[in-house]
Formats: sequence, C-alpha cells, structure tokens
Amino acid sequence: MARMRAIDAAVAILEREGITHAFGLPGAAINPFYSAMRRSGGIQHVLARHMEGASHMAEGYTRAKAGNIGLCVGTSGPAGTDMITGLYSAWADSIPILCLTGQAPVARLHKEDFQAVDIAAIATPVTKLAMTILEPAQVPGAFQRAFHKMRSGRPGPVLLDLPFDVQMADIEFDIETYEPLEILKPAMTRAQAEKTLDVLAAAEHPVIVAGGGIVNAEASPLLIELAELLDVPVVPTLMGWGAIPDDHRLMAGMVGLQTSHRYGNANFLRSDFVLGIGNRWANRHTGGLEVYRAGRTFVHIDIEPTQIGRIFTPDYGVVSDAGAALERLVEVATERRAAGTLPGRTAWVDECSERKGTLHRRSDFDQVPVKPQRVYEEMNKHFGRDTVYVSTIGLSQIAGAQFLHVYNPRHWINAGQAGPLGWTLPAALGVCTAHPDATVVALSGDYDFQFMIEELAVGAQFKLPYVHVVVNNSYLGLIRQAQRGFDMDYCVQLAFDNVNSPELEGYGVDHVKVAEGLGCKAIRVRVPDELPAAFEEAAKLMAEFRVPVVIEVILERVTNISMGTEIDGITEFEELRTGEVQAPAERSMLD
Ligand SMILES: Cc1ncc(C[n+]2csc(CCOP(=O)(O)OP(=O)(O)O)c2C)c(N)n1
Ligand SMILES: [Mg+2]
Repeated sequence: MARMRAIDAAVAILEREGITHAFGLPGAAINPFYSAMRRSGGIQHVLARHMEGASHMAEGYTRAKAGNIGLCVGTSGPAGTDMITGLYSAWADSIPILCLTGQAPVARLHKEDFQAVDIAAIATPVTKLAMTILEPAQVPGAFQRAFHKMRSGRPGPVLLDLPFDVQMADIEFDIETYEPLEILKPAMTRAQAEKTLDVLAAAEHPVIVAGGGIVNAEASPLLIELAELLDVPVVPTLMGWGAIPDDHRLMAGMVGLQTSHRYGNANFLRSDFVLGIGNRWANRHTGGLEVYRAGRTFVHIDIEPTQIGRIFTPDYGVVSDAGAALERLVEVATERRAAGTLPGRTAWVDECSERKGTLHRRSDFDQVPVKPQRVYEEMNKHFGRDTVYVSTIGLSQIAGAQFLHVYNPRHWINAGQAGPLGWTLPAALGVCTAHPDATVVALSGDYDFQFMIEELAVGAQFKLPYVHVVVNNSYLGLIRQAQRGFDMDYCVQLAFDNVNSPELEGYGVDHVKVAEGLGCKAIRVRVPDELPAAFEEAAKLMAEFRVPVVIEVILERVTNISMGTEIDGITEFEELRTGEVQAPAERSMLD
C-alpha cells in the first residue's frame, strides 16, 4: 500500500479520470492542492484574474470537446462564492464542471474562522453534489463519486470543499488499482422506439426539436441519419444549434421569442407533431404554451425522468439518453424504410424549404454608425464552417443567433439558460485551451465585455489567441429595448465623455486601450466596409503575437432586434428582406 497526503490521492484521481487542465488561483487554504498538483505534474494550470472567470473557463473547456470536464480551483471563502455563478450556469445548461475549494480546518468550521463559509450549503441548489469532505479517508471516494455524478444521467457540476487539515492528512491509497465508477445512462427500448415512430407516422407535418442533450451525447450524426431516413424537418434549440448544419435541407430553423429564425417560427407553426429529443421546452423557445402546443402532438425524450412533464404533459414520454434513443430510432426507422412502410414527406419538406428560402431579415445595411445586422453578415462571409462561436446574452447574442450560421455541434457555445453577463470572454478562453488550433470567435455587447474584461490578461499570458467581436452600442441594449414597455430609458446608458479618449465622441469606455493595456491586440471599426479588412488583420495579429484580438465595432446606439412574447407574434423593427435569398452564404443554406 502507499501512504500519501489525501490531497495527493485526489490529484492522482483527477489525472486518472482524465483531467489535464485546471483554471483557478491559489490562496492559503488551497495551497496543499497546488503543492500536490506541482508534485504530480500532469495538470496544466491557467491562472484566472477572477474566480468567476475561472468557473466560466472550466465550462467553456467542457463544452468545447466531448468527454472534457473543466476543473476550477480556488481557496476558501470568497473564491467559492465567486464561482457560484459558474456553477449555476453549468447546472442550468447540463454541463459538468468540477469545482474545488479550500476550507478552514474541520475543528474550526463552526468558529467563524477566517474565510470559512459553508460553501457546500450555498452550492447545493446548483450542483449535482456539493460536499465538504470532513474525513481524509473519504477523499478518494468523494472524488470517485464526483466523476460518476458528473457523467451519469443529466450531466451537471459538482463542488468538493477541502478543509486544510483534510488535504494534509495521510491516508492509504493505491492509484494503480483505482477504477472510475460505471456511468449510468437510461436507454430507449425497442418497444418505445416503435411507439414513438408509430405516433410520428400518423402525423402530416412532423418536426424534430433537437436539444443540447444530443450535443452532450455526441449524437448529431445519428440525429441527421434519423431525420434523413424519416425525411422530417429539424428545429434545433439554442443549445442544440449545430447538431444539424444550418445548410442541411432538413434544418427548418430555430424557434423562439428571441434567438429564432423567421422561417423557423413559421415552419413550426405549421407543424402538427413534435418529437423533442434532449430538450427542455425552455420558455424562450416555446413562448406561451397555448400557442406552442395548439393542434400538436408531443413526444418527449429526455435522460432525466423528472424532466418529462415538467413544462407540460407530453402525449408520450421516454426516459433515455439522447444518443441511445437515436440509435434505437434509427434502427427501427431503417427497418421500416427497407419495408417501405415510412410515409413520404416531400410536400411538407418542400414547404419548409420554401419558407427557408424566403422568410429572412435584412442585413445588408451600409449606415455609419454600423447597424448590427451588417456585422453578422460580414462575419458569415468571412468566417468558415469550422468557426467556433462563443456568446452569452444581450441584443448582440440574440441578433447573432438570428443572423450567424452554425454548421457543427459544439460550434455555438452559449450560456443558454443562466445568461450571466461576463461569461463570454472566460468561456472563450476555456474553449481555446481545449482547442488550441480552432478558430474561436467570441461575440459580446460592450457591457458583457466589460463584466470580465480583466480575463483578457489570461489570454495574453497563456497565449490563447481568439477573435473577440465587441458590438458597442454604449447601452445595456437588451434592457433598453425591454424598458420600452415601461416607457423609459433608465440606468441603461453606458455613454460618457471619456476624458482620455475624446475621439470616442461619448461612447464611454475605450475598449481598445483597455485591451492593449491587458496585453492583447485591438482594432476599432466604424465603417461597415472596413469589417473584412479588420477580420484579416485580426488573423495576422493572432498568428504573430498569439494573443486575443478584440474587434470593436461602433454601432448605432439604438437598434431594436426582432422579438416578441409569443412565437406567432414576433415584432419586426426593421425592414424585412423580400423575395428569394440572394447572398451566396444564404443560397447555400438551401442545400
Ligand atoms: C449578471 C447579469 N446582470 C444583468 C443581466 C441582465 N442583462 C441581460 S442583457 C443586459 C445588457 C447587455 O448589454 P450589452 O452586453 O452591451 O449587450 P447589448 O444588449 O447592448 O447588445 C443585461 C443588463 C444579466 N444577464 N446578467
Ligand atoms: Mg451594449
């Protein structure tokens, strides 16, 4: 047997479970962990500038690549509380991250010790497991359980809190014979697949709503195979976007109140049957349930039993991992196809394609200051199919989702449910850490960017080049738009005269100077025709300096973006595009 500090056993388990990177920052109570990590040498550490940043980096790292689990590490007290937003975001979007915190010694936990806070209690509602480990000999088991929990069923985050003396105590542990616990995932049965396809066959206008569970399960090829076998249009959710390429003939558009396509909502409103796979009927996807459900039959497949019926009663519910369900459905559909018993869907698919070819919003504006729609048009022209987009919330994210194109799973990395401002930048750094060779493009409004702007220094220090497009309207744009309902424009202005940068003419923060001060490169764009050159320049700067490059676009200050409170009642503020789509990028969307 081998005698070692409990924390050395913990680090050995982390490495055995596949952890190669950690995002965090040390403090006295977590120094034993840092000493174990240093001794072992198998984990590279990225030093965040804010613990919330570390937690979002961990989430970006997990989302970027199948099987990844992002690890964030901080000391006791405020380090843990800073990471709660990261745990919430990961929890809300079913993303596993492991959060480790240092803690005061066990005997002093109840004595109001310096930086001793009951972080496990605080984290409980936003984790699958939150535990202060009180016995050194429990450390291996707690870590083993943490990985089992994160990977089984509906994925999600775990927090382990490590009192200083527990980390330091010696235990007996043998990593050579350590085995990860078996992962549990429910799987659709043959009978359930038969029944699902029977109900679908009875419909005239079926659609598949493809959720983030399909992305988590790495099952996008199976989704496409099923859709093609059945010839059924697919509506990806915001979390499932990319599971079927935007230019696939059966990609029928996103549905929702904000991050949706005109053709997506129109197609959905004509449907009479919905097969939801790995989705959660998010309220910004459904809008009012009366409109969403009217005249439709629903089958809902989800890995978590208590998700079935949470939002509304489906006509049929199945508890299954999305990948396992798709495998079974493809198997049965293949047999039915061979037997010639699948109904033809050509007229319905053509009808959806027709709308995809015509129901668009205009983006070819050439005003100065720039209209945001034009930024996304230029991004579509410049960035290739393999671009990984990262975004969080705001008019920037909403319009981005309406106008950008995504062609692969894990290529739209977005904090869908929690939407914490500031998430974009650190999440993008996590994605870059997981994929050093990918083209990563982050999209932020000016406020989202300012929230965790200090993390740019992490990108500069650790050589994590990516492009950060900052669309600057000098406004909390989404909230300004929401305040129209209150007839006010109150506490949402970011504009001021910057005494150091008068050339900004009242747009407030000089993002270019701040980015440069933090060791990055930055370009300011004021005229739409300058966007292509800025993207080219960014690529050159990244190649030469290996640092993040910020492209700040000075936008017109007030642009209202299409949205509404019902999927059949979206308000369009701008002129719509009429006729067939013309731009090559959009023609290709029609396959
Ligand atoms: C921590 C936090 N506080 C408040 C909000 C509410 N909120 C959503 S978008 C937004 C404004 C975003 O402004 P900006 O990033 O500039 O994007 P824009 O809408 O202007 O494109 C606010 C305050 C939030 N999502 N997160
Ligand atoms: Mg803004």
